[in-house]
Amino acid sequence: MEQVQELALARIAASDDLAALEAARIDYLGKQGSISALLKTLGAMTPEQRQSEGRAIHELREAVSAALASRKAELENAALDAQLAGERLDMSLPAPPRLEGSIHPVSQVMDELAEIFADLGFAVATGPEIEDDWHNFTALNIPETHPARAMHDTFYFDRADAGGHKMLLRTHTSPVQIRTMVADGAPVRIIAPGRTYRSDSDATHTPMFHQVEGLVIDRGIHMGHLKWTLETFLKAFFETDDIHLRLRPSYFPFTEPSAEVDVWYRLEKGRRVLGGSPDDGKDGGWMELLGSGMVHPKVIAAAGLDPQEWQGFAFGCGIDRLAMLKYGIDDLRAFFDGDLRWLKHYGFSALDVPTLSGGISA
Ligand code: 2U9
Repeated sequence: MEQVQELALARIAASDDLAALEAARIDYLGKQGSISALLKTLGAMTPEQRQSEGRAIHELREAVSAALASRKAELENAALDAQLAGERLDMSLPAPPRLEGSIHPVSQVMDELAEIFADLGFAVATGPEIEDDWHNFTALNIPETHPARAMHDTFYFDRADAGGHKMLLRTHTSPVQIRTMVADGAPVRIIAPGRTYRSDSDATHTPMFHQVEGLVIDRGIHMGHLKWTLETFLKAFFETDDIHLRLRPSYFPFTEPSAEVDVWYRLEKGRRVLGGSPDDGKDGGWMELLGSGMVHPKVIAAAGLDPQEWQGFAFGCGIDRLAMLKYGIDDLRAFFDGDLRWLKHYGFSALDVPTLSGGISA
């Protein structure tokens, strides 16, 4: 019995999980267990044997039971300690980092434009920034000899493409509209936002800048459609109905007639703020914001459509300028410096997606 007890206690002490301990319990105290078998021998003993042996067997059972219970408590405590250590939360740790990075004002405004014009039935079209002179100029009624070619301060590449076309960095996004008309025909309702390039650099011009142009081609389109569309767009973009427009006659090779679109601003603490009207008696003035016009019949024909059947309007506008006006940013060049402090200040959260229902600006 001493041997049995020694073996049992050693096995219990060596059980290092609850399953091993339970197996040991079954081997000793289970129905077929060895100590249970010893207990069964009590019945066949004489009263004297039972006095001495019986007590020893009971003491053995008690000792093994107690060892099982204490080892079980030890193992359960260790399991709980391990779980608590794993689930511990150190309240003295620094807070987790917040969302890093931000949306550049130009990207934000592009998203706002897409949202506003989508609501008016316009799709967003894009195209290559490296263009040939036919898509960038000739198709837009700007032939080789046209003074507008010189006015665009074009960046040309040294070599022509395989078809002998001069290659250049697009000076406006208009070639995108030409490509869309050629590829898809009419009707057309698109905006074309994107990067454009002109060899021009001063306080208000950067060699790369962003434009958005719009194009509508359909039957029976007239300048009333143009004016309503621009007015609706500007009211949605600047989030006010207090917008007064003036269409002023102008000239572009690709539109006829052409009009520049001015908006009235009032002066608030020396700053120009869109709103008010010329006859409200307050300090203000007209600010040029967009160029526009009815698409020139030659441009419609160049894109492969019959100008007798299809008419349209188009407009163009600088996105960088829209962003500066809307968000009160006064230095254009800082837009493209990649200065993280500037981006932190003027950038938008990636979670502030502009929607018409949730608000166009963040
Ligand atoms: C096609 C037909 C017509 C797009 C137009 C303007 C007027 C315009 C300037 C505004 C400021 C460029 O960023 S800016 O310097 N743009 O004034 N753009 S109409 O007319 C088109 C385009 C494509 C097929």
